[in-house]
Amino acid sequence: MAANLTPQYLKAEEQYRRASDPTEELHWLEIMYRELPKHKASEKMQMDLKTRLSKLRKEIEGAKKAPKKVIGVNIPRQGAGTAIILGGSNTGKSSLLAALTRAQPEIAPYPFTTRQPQPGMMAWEDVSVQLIDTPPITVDVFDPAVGNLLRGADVALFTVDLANDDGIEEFQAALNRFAEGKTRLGKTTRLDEEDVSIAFTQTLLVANKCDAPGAADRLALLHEFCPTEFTEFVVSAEQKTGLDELRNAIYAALDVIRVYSKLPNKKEPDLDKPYTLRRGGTLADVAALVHKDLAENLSHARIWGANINPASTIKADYELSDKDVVEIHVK
Ligand SMILES: Nc1nc2c(ncn2[C@@H]2O[C@H](COP(=O)(O)OP(=O)(O)OP(=O)(O)O)[C@@H](O)[C@H]2O)c(=O)[nH]1
Ligand SMILES: [Mg+2]
Repeated sequence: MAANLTPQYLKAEEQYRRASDPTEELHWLEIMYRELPKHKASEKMQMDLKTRLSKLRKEIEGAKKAPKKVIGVNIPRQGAGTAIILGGSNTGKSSLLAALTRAQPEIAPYPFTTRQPQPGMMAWEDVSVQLIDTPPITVDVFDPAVGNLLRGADVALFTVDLANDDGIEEFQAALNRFAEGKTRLGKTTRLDEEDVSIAFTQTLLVANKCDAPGAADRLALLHEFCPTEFTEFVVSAEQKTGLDELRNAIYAALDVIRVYSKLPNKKEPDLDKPYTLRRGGTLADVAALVHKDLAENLSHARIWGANINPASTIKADYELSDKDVVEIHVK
């Protein structure tokens, strides 16, 4: 992959990864191509993007002739980021949603309880993260809506059932469903180096029901027969054990920072309402989150934060840190 990718490129790549239809994909891919530094080291990448661009254009042309297929549900993004809960049936996905948020999904001791994806908001310090519970994935069943939701998510929580002797096999079967599609599970979020149409979403392994008799033995078998590269969390959604570590890891996986804004005529910042932006985000990014007009008319800001002298003046391209307070001034 080419070095020194610009922030504009990286932003476009993130949107491309999340794109929910080919037209949107094409839009961001064109920006990626435009923003890609054109030098020797990026030649392969340039070629890959070009190939993908022409394929996508053909796909879109073809689709115009065919009737439109609507796939599943659209859950608008909310909060600092989105984590999708995946896994086989009865692994405790809905129980996990219930344990981490205020949502009240149906929970039952038999398979195929959840039929529709359902969101909930998980509190983390002063921000919240969207979690989405999904219908189960098995050898026979895989709702394409789940694949689409994964595409839009920042992180996946892949559940395995430690109370069930078939848990490992079912886990493997569910996992296999993602081995060949365009949206795959990975240790990190990235595009495939060989084929830019394939996107990996960072995945955390959630081994649930650790309270059940025999759970430790099944966990050992899981490690032996079904090792993954994912970071593992051993939890009990029912007994609420191991959930703090998981909560922290979900937030950390979003790789965002919080920034507070202060009005020029006020002494104190609005601490109730942090803006969250991807690590590496700038003053211009925060201004855009506060208001579209503010971004267009941005002059400078004064800043208070751990990494800079209090009340320093910063420009649009200044890279912010977690918990910075900015007082934005317009032209
Ligand atoms: N012992 C134990 N049981 C649990 C735990 N979490 C969930 N369960 C039980 O496992 C069963 C399935 O839980 P659900 O949360 O409905 O599982 P699910 O993955 O959403 O199931 P589907 O929607 O059918 O795919 C229920 O009987 C839960 O009470 C846990 O941590 N420990
Ligand atoms: Mg469920």
